Amino acid sequence: MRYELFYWPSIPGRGEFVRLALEQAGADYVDVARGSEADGLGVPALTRLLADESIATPPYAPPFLKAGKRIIAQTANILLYLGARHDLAPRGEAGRLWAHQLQLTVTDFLVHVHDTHHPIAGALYYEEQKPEARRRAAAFRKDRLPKFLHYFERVLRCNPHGSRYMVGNKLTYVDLSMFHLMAGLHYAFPRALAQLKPELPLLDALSRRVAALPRIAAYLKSKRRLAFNPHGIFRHYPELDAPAARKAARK
Ligand SMILES: N[C@@H](CCC(=O)N[C@@H](CS)C(=O)NCC(=O)O)C(=O)O
Repeated sequence: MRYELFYWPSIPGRGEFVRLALEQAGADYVDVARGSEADGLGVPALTRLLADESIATPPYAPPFLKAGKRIIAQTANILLYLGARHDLAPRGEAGRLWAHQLQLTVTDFLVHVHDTHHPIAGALYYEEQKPEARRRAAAFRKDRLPKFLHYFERVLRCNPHGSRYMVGNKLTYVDLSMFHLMAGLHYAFPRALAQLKPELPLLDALSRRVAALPRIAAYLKSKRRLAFNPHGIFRHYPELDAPAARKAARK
């Protein structure tokens, strides 16, 4: 079966969590909105489906995945589905719920990341909410960023099967998501992340291992991989990052 992934064409965004799972699974998929309108693809195909009132289970927002007749939305829900079908999640119920719980925590965290640059409204430009964004980003760097990352580090440290994976003793979609999360934070908040990194050795090692997986490494080099840019969830505005370390005062 050829999956159809629907996501905005110019940002990695939330679609990337799904793409990484599809890539690691070696699944056949088409990235619909990135295709050509002449072929019935492109953004119009995405908006058409969003507006289609004949769909009994309509998605609210991208990303969503068409798998045969099914249309599945919500990133964590899509991964729950793909994980079970492509051996990217534990088989047992307890393990599956644990992986889903962690992915839902990623979902929560992403809202905080997004709100650093859009604290007032997603529909306004960043330039229209800069002072609020500064305050929001400072609070994020002080509280939410370390709290979430220390939590994910602790999950690795306390995994009874060893600290190589987030869940159990095999790769799951949660590991792939950790890689994307760390890459996005590294792009958006390089200074804040550099300060925290010594406290996150296991997350750092996990990210490196995921990047080196043969299928992921090939994907990262391919044109299918979109670069982070100033339009997605992970945005780099130097003024929202931690202040640069002061140079030592000259005598
Ligand atoms: N909880 C959803 C959030 C989906 C979401 O916010 N999608 C964004 C793009 S990353 C969007 O297009 N939102 C349009 C809107 O909220 O109006 C998920 O995890 O998939």
